Amino acid sequence: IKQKGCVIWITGLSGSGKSSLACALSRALHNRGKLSYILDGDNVRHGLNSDLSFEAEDRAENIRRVGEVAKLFADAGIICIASLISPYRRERAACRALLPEGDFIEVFMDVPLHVCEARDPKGLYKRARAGKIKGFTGVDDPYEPPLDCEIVIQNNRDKGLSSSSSSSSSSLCEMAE
Ligand code: GGZ
Repeated sequence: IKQKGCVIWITGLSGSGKSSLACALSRALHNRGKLSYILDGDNVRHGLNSDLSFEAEDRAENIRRVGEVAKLFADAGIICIASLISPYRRERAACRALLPEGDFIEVFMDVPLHVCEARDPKGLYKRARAGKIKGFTGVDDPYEPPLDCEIVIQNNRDKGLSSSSSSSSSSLCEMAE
């Protein structure tokens, strides 16, 4: 196997399309004969990070652990796609610092809150607005958008990523190669 690993880090609000992009990208890489692995916040929180809450300190620890695991995948020659809200600049920078220059590609899903909220695929925004979930990112918890990331994806469509995901994933594939 001749493949160089790297980390593609997808950050953005809940409902911004991180997981859809991660899947599209993983498929596109597979079609090009590249091995990738997705670390998705929502999934990782069921296993490795099941002890963590959504308090600031625990979110920071969630990001830190995913960053360390992503680095292990990259060291093993796998393209690791991390998709989690990762709302804090400082923690994202710390994950970047674990990898050699150029091996951490940060992708910002730049979708306005009102668009994410209108999609609300799991009804979480509705519950957050009703006060049933406290500290929901974008509602009553902060999100710090990247200032200097590699890629910004403006995905303002109402439904999913649709055609923008395939063009985004092919340019990302090229960066990962
Ligand atoms: C944000 C929350 C919260 C709160 C539950 N705030 O869209 P989803 O549902 O499927 O993905 C979100 C997921 C966020 O987990 P992350 O590990 O990506 O977050 S972080 O990087 O901030 O640690 C959302 C759901 O969990 N969820 N409660 N309070 N998202």
